Amino acid sequence: MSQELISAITEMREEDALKITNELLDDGTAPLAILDACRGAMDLIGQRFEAGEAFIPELMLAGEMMTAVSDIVKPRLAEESTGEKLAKIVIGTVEGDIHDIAKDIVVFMLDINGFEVTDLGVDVPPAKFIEAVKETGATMVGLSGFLTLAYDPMKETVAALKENGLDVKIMIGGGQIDEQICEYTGADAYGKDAMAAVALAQEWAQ
Ligand code: B12
Repeated sequence: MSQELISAITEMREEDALKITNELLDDGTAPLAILDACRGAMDLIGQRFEAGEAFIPELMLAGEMMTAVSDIVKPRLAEESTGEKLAKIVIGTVEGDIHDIAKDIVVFMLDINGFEVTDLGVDVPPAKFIEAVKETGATMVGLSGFLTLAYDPMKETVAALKENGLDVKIMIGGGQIDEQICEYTGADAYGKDAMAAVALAQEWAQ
């Protein structure tokens, strides 16, 4: 059934994708497993784009489908939500990058797991992160980025936070990011998905 969802997304059959999502939820499939299937579909579309077999409109439509599926899945995830807030975190997609679907999932998962999240949106310059940390008193920062071009803005944001003497833990994530990029940027940790972001935040909140 998850495979059917992947096929519906990669074949750009939006209505089918939404129908299958609802059926999967009704059959008791874990909401996170559904998001994982979507990620698989996004990877396939990304590979086609790279190979010149898909173009920007396909990327956009895939993005819209992913958003629509996560909108259906989110209320189910929220059922497990906790009330009390554990810590404050500022998060955004770094300067020059406008990918936000994945960041929005991370924001949502942090929120329902008890974190007070300030979401700065996309294409966020370092100065805006600094301003938000000062304003909110957040103790953690999350940087999202999907482009190779996002590595340097991430590094600059980490440096700027440190230069301003802000005592925050910084996590990074996004499609192309890995441990090596984490080391390059000077961030404290890399998280591969939204659950990893929650686990890091929980560890840092202790
Ligand atoms: C959808 C999409 C788009 C959409 C974005 C819509 C949106 N609102 O986000 C649109 C069409 C706008 C787009 C535009 C572009 N895109 Co694009 N896009 C994608 C695609 C297909 C999917 C991305 C996605 O949303 N995946 C779904 C998420 C949910 O999956 P996920 O990564 O598993 O998510 C988890 C982690 O990332 C993690 N995470 C994310 N953020 C954070 C933060 C923290 C702190 C932590 C801990 C974890 C974490 O948690 C998430 C949830 O579990 C990718 C291909 C891919 N496989 O990534 C290309 C891709 C990222 N795009 C690419 C490119 C080139 C572009 C463009 C430059 C194209 C162009 N020529 O204009 C522009 C960039 C514009 C810009 N300045 O940013 C390339 C990047 C290549 C590179 N090496 O730089 C990719 C890899 C495609 C490819 N294979 O070539 N894109």
